[in-house]
Amino acid sequence: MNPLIQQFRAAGQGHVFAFHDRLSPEAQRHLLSEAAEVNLAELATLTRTLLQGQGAVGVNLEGLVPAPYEPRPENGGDPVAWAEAKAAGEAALRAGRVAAFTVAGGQGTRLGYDGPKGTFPVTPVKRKSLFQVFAEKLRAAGHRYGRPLHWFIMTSHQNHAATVAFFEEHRYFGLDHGRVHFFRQGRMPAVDFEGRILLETPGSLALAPDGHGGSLRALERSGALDLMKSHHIDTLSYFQVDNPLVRCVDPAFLGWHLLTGSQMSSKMVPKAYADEKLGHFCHQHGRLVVVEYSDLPRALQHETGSDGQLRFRAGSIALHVLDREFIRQMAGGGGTGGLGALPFHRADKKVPTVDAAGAPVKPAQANGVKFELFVFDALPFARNPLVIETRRADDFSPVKNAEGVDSPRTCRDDQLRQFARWLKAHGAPLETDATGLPPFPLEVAPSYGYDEDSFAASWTERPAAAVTAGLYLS
Ligand code: UD2
Repeated sequence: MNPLIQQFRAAGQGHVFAFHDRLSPEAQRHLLSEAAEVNLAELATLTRTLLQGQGAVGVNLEGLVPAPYEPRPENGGDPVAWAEAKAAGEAALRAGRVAAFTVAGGQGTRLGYDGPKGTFPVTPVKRKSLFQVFAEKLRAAGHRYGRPLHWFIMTSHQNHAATVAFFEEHRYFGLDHGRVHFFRQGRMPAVDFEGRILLETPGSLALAPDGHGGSLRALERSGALDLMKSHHIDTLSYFQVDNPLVRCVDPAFLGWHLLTGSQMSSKMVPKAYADEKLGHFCHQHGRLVVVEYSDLPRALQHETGSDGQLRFRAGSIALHVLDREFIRQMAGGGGTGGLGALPFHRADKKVPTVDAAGAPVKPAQANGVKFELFVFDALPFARNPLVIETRRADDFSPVKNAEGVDSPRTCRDDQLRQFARWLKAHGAPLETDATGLPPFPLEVAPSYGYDEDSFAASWTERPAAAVTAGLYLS
């Protein structure tokens, strides 16, 4: 018997091969290759800890207090320190020490869009896709600092081919394609509540992406870290695929990270309202942690301090800077000094599967568990982890839902507000409403301005002749 099948039997997972003998030789090979992806020992541990053990009842909230963060100058931060940080970040960019990294392996189910999320059109006039926006921002930053940036993009098994095809079709949006690197994230099997691996069909496992935290091991496995090392890149700027407002490489953020000797740094925004779906930066027994919105009890999310502000207001917008060798340590299962690995989180889901006869089952209720890693769980392992404040209007307006909050509509409006704000700061005649929204669509290409500084430089050289509906500055 195939040794892999034997191992599965010994681990109590022999049912995975229940239909094996009925499959064609090709389908058998496929099933075996999927099975080979599974780390049976890891799965056994997860069953013990997250299905049967204490982890099954939720996150440990003992000793949780709000984490400190570096406020922006307008909110009491030290303007000199911010200026020094910006200069240090610019120097790092000029020295070619920085690469960009997008996690784009999610399934984007909430948006209801059929295709890799990065291909979703978002800009107000030109309808540029998320990937195009990031590509143009990175190209412009590369020009500005005289060092073209390497860009790593993590895909999933499901969207890898379509993502690469999209870039090829659009000729990498003017980037040197030797500097754009795609790799697939890992997968984890979904299991039933007893820890038995679920089959999606008689010839395949129910495998799901291992969460954005899987990016750390995928960066190592794919050779991305070695590539960075060979190019003397030691700093990685991490952002999510759903957020076109992001400054893909922000000098001040990079500088704060480098000057404080941090191994992992994050940006926060004060939460807009108590129930906003952001993780919370907290301290727990002296360590920086992020507690996801679904894990922090409602009472704590709503608690206010004597100043009337939310006590746990530091919201995580999933922007991080990571040190290359720290990623390697985490990918290898833990930091130095006996630290552990990233923990898995459990999510109970409806997992399409098969019955004992191999017929498809579409469950009406959660019938299984998926396991995911979260990248922010690396923070407590980092040396000198740091949180800095950013302005939401400069960095954060994600597209998550088809309608309502964090939808294409709100994101488009936030882009318009940003373009209008830059124009008005330079005296362009433009009326906006009380929220800063201009009365008509307009767009600034990242090649013209991808942040306040680059916009200012272009405007000084070649201001717009007129600001009218459909204006496209490029
Ligand atoms: C995430 C954060 C939340 C807040 C918010 C900001 C978590 C658990 N929560 O919420 O605290 O910062 O973002 O927008 O992270 N992805 C992968 N592979 C995966 C799963 C996700 O690449 O297996 C990517 C996905 O493509 C996206 C990002 O990770 O770029 C975030 O995923 P999400 O949409 O599931 O995160 P969300 O909105 O629950």
